[in-house]
Amino acid sequence: KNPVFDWDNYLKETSSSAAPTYCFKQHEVSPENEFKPSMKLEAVDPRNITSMCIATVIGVVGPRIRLRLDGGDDKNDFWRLVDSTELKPIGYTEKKGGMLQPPLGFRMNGSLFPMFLVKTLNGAFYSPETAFKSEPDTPTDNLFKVGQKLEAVDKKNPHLICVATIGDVNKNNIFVTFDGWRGAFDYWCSYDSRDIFPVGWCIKSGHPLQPPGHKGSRYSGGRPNSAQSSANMKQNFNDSINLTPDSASDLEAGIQESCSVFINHECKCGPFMDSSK
Ligand code: MLY
Repeated sequence: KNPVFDWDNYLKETSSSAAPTYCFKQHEVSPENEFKPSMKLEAVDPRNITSMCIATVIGVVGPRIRLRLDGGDDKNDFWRLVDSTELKPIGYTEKKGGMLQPPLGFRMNGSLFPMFLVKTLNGAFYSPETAFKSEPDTPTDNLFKVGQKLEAVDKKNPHLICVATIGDVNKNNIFVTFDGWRGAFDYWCSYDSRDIFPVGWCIKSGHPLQPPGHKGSRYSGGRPNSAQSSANMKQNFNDSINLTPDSASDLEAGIQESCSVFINHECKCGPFMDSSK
């Protein structure tokens, strides 16, 4: 039912090579995951990265944990590696003389936060210090090459790690493209991102790997050239909101029908819009 993805065969079939492990900011051997669901810890709020918040472990998959911020909602869960610097044991912020913050979208009045903190931590299951693993070294340079294969987090579905290709390289950044998904999920990130892994990482770490999609890749790796890009942008948009070509053109017609531009003739609008200029 869940066959192991055959990278060797895929690399042959696509006559491509894997990005070497030294390109990645990842440990050679993934650290052990000692977190358990319901454990609490301190975590950087992903939507407000200057805030340290209390988080609860909601799930554990390979060396990653799914987290939910205490006092927030259940629609903004996020995933972190156990060796992420964004995770700290309970007590860390206070020891450093800092203050824990309510998460963005705290569901109570802000004035109730101190009391909320006491309550949420009272009798809670604290993550042990040993569960927090040291961060891997950062490679000194961006050594990725266009066309190399890797495994990468799908940022729109961050529980998934998928078969991917380096589509472009620019200074310290790389363009991650997802094989068989026509570009809708592709993104730029820094070469030292924690969301990218060498070929074989998932199987070694006990994490599932999503095989390539089936959407005949219009451009498998690489950026679309300018002639292709408008068609691709439309396709990507359709993919990202799950539209078929038919429903897409219905939607487009609907949008055009319901779009009007209102001009307020009393306004000063500048020389480009002003018909008297
Ligand atoms: N429900 C989504 C999942 C897409 C995942 C794409 N990743 C693997 C690049 C869909 O089927 O559109």
